[in-house]
Amino acid sequence: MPGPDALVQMYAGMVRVRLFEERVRELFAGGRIPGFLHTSVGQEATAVGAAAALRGDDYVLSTHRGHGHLVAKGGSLRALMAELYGKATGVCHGKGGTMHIADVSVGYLGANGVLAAGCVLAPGVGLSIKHRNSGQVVLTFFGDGAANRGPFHEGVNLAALWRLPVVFLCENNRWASTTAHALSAAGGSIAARAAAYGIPGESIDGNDVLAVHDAVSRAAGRARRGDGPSLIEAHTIRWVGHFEGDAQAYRPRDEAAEGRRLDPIARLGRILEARGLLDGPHADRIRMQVAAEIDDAVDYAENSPLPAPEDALTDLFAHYPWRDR
Ligand SMILES: Cc1ncc(C[n+]2csc(CCOP(=O)(O)OP(=O)(O)O)c2C)c(N)n1
Repeated sequence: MPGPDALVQMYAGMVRVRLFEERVRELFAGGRIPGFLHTSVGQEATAVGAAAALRGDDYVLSTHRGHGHLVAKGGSLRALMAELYGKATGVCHGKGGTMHIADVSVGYLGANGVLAAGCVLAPGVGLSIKHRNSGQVVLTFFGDGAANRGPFHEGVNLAALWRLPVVFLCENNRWASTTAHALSAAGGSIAARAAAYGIPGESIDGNDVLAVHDAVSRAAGRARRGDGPSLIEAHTIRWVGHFEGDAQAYRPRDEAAEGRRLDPIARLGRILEARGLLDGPHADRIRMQVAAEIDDAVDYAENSPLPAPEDALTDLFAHYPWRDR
């Protein structure tokens, strides 16, 4: 169990992700943010529990629903918001956008529009860690839909075979866009697939930030000791559409309400209150501080320039000595 300060930080971390995503939804609806947007409202516990269990120099690979993962890993709200606006001051200079954010300075190696891409990138990162003997760990997030793609199996197999320091963390929110997990995953359990690769697999309540923190701490500990990868399936609920504007006709009407009843923020709040670590005014102060940070990030993004047309092709390609000679 994390100490009192860490618990309050986890609470504040989830509030930061929630308010950020809610603000982004408003800005998108108001036409301020362009493109196509997936948010993680309701899924804050997986992002924050996982990040809190990792070291600052550990790596994270993310998904198309990745804002919360970066916020939890310590990314700058200003640079993230500016990126969503497509501005030159964005974390990828406005050229990544919501689905291709990366911030190597905090170990966030990238969101990805290709489902399960993180599952095959993670063994590569793990191999680099192993060769450098740096004691780091890489955690890759992916969805239940991604777990039905080949790269999931390829990545888990290789990481298990070479005992790489990888944590595979599936955010099972019951839906791959409009496709129900229950109708598309043979056997039902994603965690159970770990047995086929001879690694630990665990199914946890992904709305419980402490359960996420505990499972990721154990998996990261194993990875750091050289004992190889683990697979965690965190059951969670997205409160909103798959993308902004999704009419959600495929979904039981009461599912979002179920998510709200299981609200990970309120749940940790009750634990903190019972332990005398949080009360109403303190929770209000946290919300106000976070809201002010987000206001500042929005002002920054609004007042930043768009990338210059002549820079259209900069920042797009890695520099390889053999090519740039
Ligand atoms: C290789 C690939 N196939 C299809 C898509 C289109 N697509 C985008 S999101 C999505 C569903 C993803 O579901 P899941 O992995 O459970 O993540 P969630 O959206 O629930 O977070 C699909 C099919 C894609 N981005 N990449």
